[in-house]
Amino acid sequence: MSLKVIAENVPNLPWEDRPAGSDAVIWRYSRNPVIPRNPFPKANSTFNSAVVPYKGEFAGVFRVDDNRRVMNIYFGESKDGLNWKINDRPLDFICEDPEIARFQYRYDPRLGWIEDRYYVSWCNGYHGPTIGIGYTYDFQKFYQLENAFLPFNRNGVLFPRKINGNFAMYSRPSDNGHTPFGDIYYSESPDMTYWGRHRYVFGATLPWCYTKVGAGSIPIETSEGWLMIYHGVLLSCNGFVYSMSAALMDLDQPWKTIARAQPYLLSPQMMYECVGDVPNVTFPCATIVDAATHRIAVYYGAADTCVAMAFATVDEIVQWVKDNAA
Ligand code: BMA
Repeated sequence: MSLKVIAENVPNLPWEDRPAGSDAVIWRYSRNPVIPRNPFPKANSTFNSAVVPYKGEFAGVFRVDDNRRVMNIYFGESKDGLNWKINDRPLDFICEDPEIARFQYRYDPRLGWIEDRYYVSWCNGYHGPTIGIGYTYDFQKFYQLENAFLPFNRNGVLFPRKINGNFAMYSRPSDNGHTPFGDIYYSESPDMTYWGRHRYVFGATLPWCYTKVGAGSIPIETSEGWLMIYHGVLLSCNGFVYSMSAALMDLDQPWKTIARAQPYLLSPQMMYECVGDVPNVTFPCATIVDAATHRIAVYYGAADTCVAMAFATVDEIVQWVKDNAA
């Protein structure tokens, strides 16, 4: 393996081999969906969710819309990354200032280890969607920081390490509704409170994502650049279609694109992706990568209803991005 992947060893990474006879660069778990819509009775749907390896097992922050259709984020744990136990009470954050705790809704979490703790970012309803940020050391106590931006913004995805001495994040400025536009931007912060040095990353310029794009999982660091898995939206005569694809971004200036694949990597094609509360959605929020094998397990929301998984290797996606770039 000539490509270097900066990640931890996850010997128990959930995995299933590529189906015999397939040459797909990414393949779905044969037992999808892994998390059903209602892991507890008051859940309406469980989807766009984030997981990490934790103490030899796995931990996650899950988007659950309850049966009042209140959107919130919940802690969950798993021994194998496949069978999850999700708390039926939303995450309760400790906040220094009571104003930080005010929110109308929370959804689409991302989760990752940076330096000395796990950070959670999510779409936080504070008079409109913005990026909420919190952290935990142990998944017992969660602390909430300032919202990163003014409304309206979604899909805030932190980098797993500082860049040029600053924390770094992709995000997607938006509107208050089901935004009919959206490009990805990059921002830096010295302290996780004040965000600036905003840079344009790329836009909704390809046919499969002609309406909007948004960062997906925490970028994966490789010797060839950051591997970014993102979602993109096409507006069809029947509504939005959410697919995912990948791009390779500059390591020191992650707003600069080295290569961006022209096709989608995975689009809604299975019944559980095409039928649900919001049809035709595949929405990646997390990947777990094993440094030893370069295997990736992708967790994605399907049809705003359940969580599904797909598998790939870092090397093959990087090669596919390079082979399929413009
Ligand atoms: C976006 C967000 C996502 C959702 C998607 C498709 O605006 O709400 O959580 O998956 O729409 O409904």
